[in-house]
Amino acid sequence: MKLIGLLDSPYVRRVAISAKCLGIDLEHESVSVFRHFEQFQQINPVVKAPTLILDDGLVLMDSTLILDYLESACGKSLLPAELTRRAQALRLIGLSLAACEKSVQLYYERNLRPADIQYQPWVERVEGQLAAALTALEKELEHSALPEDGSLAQDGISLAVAWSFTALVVPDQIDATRYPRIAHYTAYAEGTGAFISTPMN
Ligand SMILES: N[C@@H](CCC(=O)N[C@@H](CS)C(=O)NCC(=O)O)C(=O)O
Repeated sequence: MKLIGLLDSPYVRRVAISAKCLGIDLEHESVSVFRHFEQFQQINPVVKAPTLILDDGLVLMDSTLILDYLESACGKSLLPAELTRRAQALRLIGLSLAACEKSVQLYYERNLRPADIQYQPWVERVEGQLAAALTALEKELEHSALPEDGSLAQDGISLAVAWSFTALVVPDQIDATRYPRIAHYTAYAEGTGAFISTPMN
């Protein structure tokens, strides 16, 4: 199976790290949705990263759906089976993915749209949504900390990937003093083998 996309995408990175945690050996091709648009189109006309090419040639997209496939394929999971703990993990993952989406939107707004046609009310809306997602994540960690015993699960992977990505592309939006638990957990996750061997750039 081949994973397509750059590791500076939080969605590609969460798939690559999760695959390592699941013991799945994915081939990886760093194709950019911007710099290599036409090459990407040849693989997936929709040009979405991550894209996963299965061994039979079928093309999947969307990180969560790709992870669903990978987990089914290997018969392991990075989510808890018990319902209450699973719901808690899904909440953290949902908030983390929302943070990724809002950071991506801000990055695109700042870097793709000409400055003179930027729409400030939209920018402020997205900034508020990003802050809301991070605030909720911080509160969840205050209520229940993630384990830092060498293990990684999907909630922690998604959370750390989201924070590192936000710090990379819109650093003005994050303040480690406002979100100390997220920053602390991310430092732990970024120090694990799966993260170290899957750098953003
Ligand atoms: N919900 C999707 C989001 C994927 C996504 O938006 N990826 C970005 C790269 S970070 C992308 O493909 N951008 C190109 C585009 O949307 O045109 C996922 O979880 O995979």
